[in-house]
Amino acid sequence: MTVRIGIIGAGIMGTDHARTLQRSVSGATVTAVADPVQDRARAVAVETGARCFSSAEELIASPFVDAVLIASHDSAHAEQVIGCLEHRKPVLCEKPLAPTVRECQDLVDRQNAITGGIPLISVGFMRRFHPGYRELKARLEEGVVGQALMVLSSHRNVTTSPGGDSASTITNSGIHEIDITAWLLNSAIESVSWHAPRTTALDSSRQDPQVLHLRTADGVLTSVDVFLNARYGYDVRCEVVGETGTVELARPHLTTTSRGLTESRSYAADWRPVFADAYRLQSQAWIDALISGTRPPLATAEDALAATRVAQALVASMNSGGATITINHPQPTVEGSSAGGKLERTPTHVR
Ligand code: ISE
Repeated sequence: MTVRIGIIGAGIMGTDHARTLQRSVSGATVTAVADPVQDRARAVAVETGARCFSSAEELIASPFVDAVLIASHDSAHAEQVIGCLEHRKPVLCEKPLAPTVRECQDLVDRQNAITGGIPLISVGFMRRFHPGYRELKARLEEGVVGQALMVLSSHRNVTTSPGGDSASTITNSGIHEIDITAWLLNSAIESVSWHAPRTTALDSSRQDPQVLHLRTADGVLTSVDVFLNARYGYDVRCEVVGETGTVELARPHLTTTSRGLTESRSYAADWRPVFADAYRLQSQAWIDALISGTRPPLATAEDALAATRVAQALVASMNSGGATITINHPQPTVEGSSAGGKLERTPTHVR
């Protein structure tokens, strides 16, 4: 059985997903690509042997597409996910599901109304599939450092791409930290505050770096610096400090060189090499679930709604000089919703 995938968005991530699905994921084939920039779509279509579509709507409706992967601009996600729901097609949407709580809530409600609770929407919080984060979570659950007390994390990029601002640092980048913190600690984030040191002179589009404080329901305090113009390399750190020790994610170095009485390490320029395994494992898990008709073990629309609620609270804190904001999660959303289990029906059109 092969799942025919249509990719919306042929930028950095759409191209990366298309290559991974075509070359490294069994049971998947890329049959369609759409992007408003036709040359980009054509390049990915030629590389993967897919058809090129001029619009996302046409791609979603195509009889050659069983399931859709959305890697377009964050602001286009909601409308495209709605198209997938209307055609009853499973969709893996890159994070954030949508930048606002209103849009995420609307998608959750529509999914419930259209499918009666069968999840068609999965969300690309790929860190949940990163072997390092998975091992870190397993160590915590084994209790090797006792109860977690605090988490110290960093999210550093080399440079920003044009078009963002201080809020999108949170809704596009910081949102990974929000999702992974709640997932690691298995506890919803209940209150947040936003802090800013002196800003770098190298980017006038936003406050950079930003320091986010996240307090989970279990009382663990997480402090994460999100620094998108760190220049030195792509770097993600996470240390959980427990009662009897600490567990830390291995640092994302590509190589270590020893010469001239010195040891030096090289960094990746962006997240793709660091999280290549995570993207592949996430896509494989999605495809396996579509083929077997089981619930995809990826982040759900409800998980994404919870993350966007926290992101929006951080933006509110930013706009009010760093006030502590309490988040009201109407239902427990972490973990439970993405548990395994048989679906009542398999996705349509899967060959
Ligand atoms: C980007 O959109 C990602 O998803 C990367 O994982 C993240 O590190 C980066 O900061 C985001 O801009």
